[in-house]
Amino acid sequence: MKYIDRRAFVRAGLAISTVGTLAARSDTGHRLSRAVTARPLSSATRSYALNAVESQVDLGGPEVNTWAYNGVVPGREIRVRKGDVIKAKLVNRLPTETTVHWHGVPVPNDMDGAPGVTQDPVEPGDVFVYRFAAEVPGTYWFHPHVGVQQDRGLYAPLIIEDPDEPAPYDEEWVVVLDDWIDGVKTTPDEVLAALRSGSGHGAAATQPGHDNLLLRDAHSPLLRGHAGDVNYPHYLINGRVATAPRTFTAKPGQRVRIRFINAGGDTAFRVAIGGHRMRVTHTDGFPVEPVETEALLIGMAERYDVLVTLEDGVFPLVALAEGKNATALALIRTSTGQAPPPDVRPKELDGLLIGYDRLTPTPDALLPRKNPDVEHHLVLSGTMEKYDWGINGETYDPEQGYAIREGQRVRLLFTNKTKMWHPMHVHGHTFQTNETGPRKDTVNVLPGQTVTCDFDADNPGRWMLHCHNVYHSESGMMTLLTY
Ligand SMILES: [Cu+2]
Repeated sequence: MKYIDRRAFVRAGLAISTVGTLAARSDTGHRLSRAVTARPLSSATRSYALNAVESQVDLGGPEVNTWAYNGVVPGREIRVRKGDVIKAKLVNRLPTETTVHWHGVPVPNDMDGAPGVTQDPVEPGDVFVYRFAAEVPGTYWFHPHVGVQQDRGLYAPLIIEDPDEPAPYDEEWVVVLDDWIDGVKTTPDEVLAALRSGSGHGAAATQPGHDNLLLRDAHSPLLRGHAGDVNYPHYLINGRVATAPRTFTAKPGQRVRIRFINAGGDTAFRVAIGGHRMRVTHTDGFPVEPVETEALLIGMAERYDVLVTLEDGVFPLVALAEGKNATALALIRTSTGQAPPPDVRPKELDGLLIGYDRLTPTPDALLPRKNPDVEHHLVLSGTMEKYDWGINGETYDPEQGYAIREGQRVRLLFTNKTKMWHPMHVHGHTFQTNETGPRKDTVNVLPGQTVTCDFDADNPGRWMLHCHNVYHSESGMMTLLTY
């Protein structure tokens, strides 16, 4: 079933000389909260400049030195219409190599941003132009695929609007969740070193100031075990700590579409809005039959879209770091009134929580019924103590992977034999979960569970398949699908 792939790395063909004169425009700018506006119907090439830079960022009190796109956290949203071509010029001003991965978007293989697999990493001072058509509407995001860089400030939303989709809402807000440690006396690279050196008992973890990096007792019944490894000092919504929250404003009675994105490195967030229910409409960009919930559990890299009809007042939008006893906060204000305290925990967090088993894809999000042509069993393996996360007992080797062929219906069976949950992500494709469950690109596999992911091999190349806990993937829970 496994094969050895000794092909040379694909060399992405875009030379610096082809960059030409790119306008450094972004059609949404800094604002993540925006009203829905009509645009001309013609498709277009939309150009963006992504300058990956070292910068000092204000998280709403805490000032941190970090790496970010154009110096802001989250990075500026990219928002296009279905059919538009995205042209994004990455300029690497970091002290080390980097790439951009367009999470969930079925881009051509050489645009996927997997270093050493789909492209050479972009060296400091170098430029790489990503160019691809935005074919599938939805809520996406982008981040580097080098080391644990995603756990710095290098992430931003990517929204592909569907002009044909009904828009039964007045406002639209993008809510990006994150766990933050970079620049708070440490870096994600040091956290990874501490994890690898024996769950915090090794040299890196016992350096001065590093004694509190790791968690050993982050338990969550919802995640059926250990919730996370990293003891983050801050949890953020749209780049702000709870004591200085972003405020979304609207009028009572208005309907809002909220697009949640979990950009965290090692944290599932349980989200809820005080005094409100949410109507779930999409996950990972794909529509589901609308269903009401009070809370949602969002694993790393997952996205959910919801509709909310707003009450009159000031309301907390809270993201509980699941199993970690800490929260991130934003405020929703539809009238005057006193804001709730930063540590508010609305009762809806412990209310009705819709999981995958209650989500039904709409007919257009359902793959045609077909028996799989090939099945791969992927047993998630490893322990916290050894930090030897892997797949079928093996850690990542770019020359190994799982063979499939173009045109096949592929079934992946993820079985989690570890004591921790893993959000599993496949590049370049989207899959139907558990045959008739929601269509997704990232699926949480809890301890003891088996989840099936079916997809059509319709986008040839070498594709990463990995856990989206950035510390798990970087320590080995990652492999390749090649055809
Ligand atoms: Cu994992």
